Amino acid sequence: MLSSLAVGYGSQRGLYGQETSRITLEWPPYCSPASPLPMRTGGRILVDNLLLQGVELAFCVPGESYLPVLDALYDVRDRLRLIVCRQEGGAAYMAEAYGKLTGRPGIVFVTRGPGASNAAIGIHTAAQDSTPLIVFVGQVGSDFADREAFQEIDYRRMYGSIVKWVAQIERPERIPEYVARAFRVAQSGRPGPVVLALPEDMLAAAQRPLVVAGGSGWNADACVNLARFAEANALPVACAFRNQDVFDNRHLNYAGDVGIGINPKLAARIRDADVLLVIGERLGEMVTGGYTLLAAPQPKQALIHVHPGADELGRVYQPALAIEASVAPACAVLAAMAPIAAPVWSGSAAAAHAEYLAWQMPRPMPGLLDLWQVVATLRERLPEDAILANGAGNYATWLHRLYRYPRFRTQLAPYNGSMGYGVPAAIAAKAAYPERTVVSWNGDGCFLMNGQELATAVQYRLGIIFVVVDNGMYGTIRMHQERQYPARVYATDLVNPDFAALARAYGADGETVSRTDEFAPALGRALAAGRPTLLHLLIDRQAITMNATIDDLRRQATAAPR
Ligand SMILES: Cc1ncc(C[n+]2csc(CCOP(=O)(O)OP(=O)(O)O)c2C)c(N)n1
Ligand SMILES: [Mg+2]
Repeated sequence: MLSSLAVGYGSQRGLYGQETSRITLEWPPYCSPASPLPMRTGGRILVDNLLLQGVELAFCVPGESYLPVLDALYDVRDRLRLIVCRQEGGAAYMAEAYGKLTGRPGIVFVTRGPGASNAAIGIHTAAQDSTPLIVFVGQVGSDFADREAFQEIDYRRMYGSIVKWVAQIERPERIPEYVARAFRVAQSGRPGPVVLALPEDMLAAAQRPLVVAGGSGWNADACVNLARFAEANALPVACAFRNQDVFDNRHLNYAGDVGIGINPKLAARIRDADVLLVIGERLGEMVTGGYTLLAAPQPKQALIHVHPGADELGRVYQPALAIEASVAPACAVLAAMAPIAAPVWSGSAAAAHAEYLAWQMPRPMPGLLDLWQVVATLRERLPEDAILANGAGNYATWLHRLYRYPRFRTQLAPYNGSMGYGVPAAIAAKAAYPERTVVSWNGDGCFLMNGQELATAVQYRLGIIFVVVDNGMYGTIRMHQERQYPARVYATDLVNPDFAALARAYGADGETVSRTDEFAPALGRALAAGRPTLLHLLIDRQAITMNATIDDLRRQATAAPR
């Protein structure tokens, strides 16, 4: 499949009239058993073609969107050297410089979405410098395409003006969905009044309703109004992925967050709900368990979808009731509605909250430093208005699952799963709210994507607490490799600096924390100092996810070969 797309190099003239060779080639990422596409073979064919072209050196930052290619590269590691980099901007620059030096195309592999975005600087450099460069970008599976799935970008449009050619594998198998959407969009394109009165009817007939809140357009009042509405009607409320701060996580109606690593009990509640009131959230891949919690295009649950964008209403899921409205006025109307007297579902909110609390009960973690306890300490010690910023990686799951975001805008986390966000976001937070405590929560991979901005924190005397959870690897990708390509670990190990010493070199304070009991005093010192401080947390490499060790994953993969 892929070989048919590795269609030669562009022969057009470059910006300055020179011959250039630059394409981006994308492929669907997953080898789902249902997929007719032989992905491993695709990866192999691609790598074989690179070898045929004489490629000996390539650069990458790994990503789950192109695991089959990484695995194919593993097999030829003695012939094709792969340099694993710390940020795609650096990787793309390296490939561009290689192209410039040798006159042969530099090769770089980056992941979809955020990886592709980071790489753009190298691609633009190659365009203006007329350097041969081939960028391989992961892409969401074609069965998810055009839903704005997680990390999905239309590369034809994104790179359209700076590359010579962009190609992509297409599978025209979702026509029914497109037709449904076309009808919906055609109808919703015409401006209409906003209707907010009907949910009452829908809720009156419900037995197992659930609210999912998320998206943008929230403010403190909207959050208060949502809480009022939920209390008055005894409704359980879940928050969408990385929008965990729109409903007080300590509230007795809070059911948990709907995202990566969802509480299975909450997932069951969503599946079993008969009415789903979704406020502000667009129902993307991360919030639907990869489009499995709801059926497309017609969900089993009666979907009441409140969203300010007409295009999002019915885009993937046809709602029973589509309400085109901004979040804040919608919540104001919901709060003002007469409550439903003695609803049949009363008790379900408390049950959902109990499941949420049970999901947070500590479990054993290998090694001397226990992140469950670390986040519990943050929960106890941080003031209620503290802001926590993070990027992407398994290290974030401890925070997302265990921290209880108490109020609006205490969470800064990228919905697009972008690495490198935690440091700059924390700097912005502290610059905007100097009086609030700000914690930047990073993995070792994530931190070094934009760790140089520590200098900015020091320059502006921003007393941020930077936490680096160091497992010596791009752990998330390693996890996928262990599951899908056990014992063929590649391009995910990292050799790290002494992060505490690095922080001190920047003029910040730095401490290394290698045991659980060292964390609370170190945090106390950081909170008291009010200076930029980095806490370098050395965790056991085995602790790759909250529920499983590397050995567990390996055992599972060997027991059930794909
Ligand atoms: C800009 C960007 N590049 C690549 C990825 C793919 N990716 C997702 S998580 C991850 C590893 C994160 O490593 P680290 O910060 O050390 O966290 P860990 O998973 O080890 O806890 C990678 C490479 C991404 N999400 N964003
Ligand atoms: Mg890591």
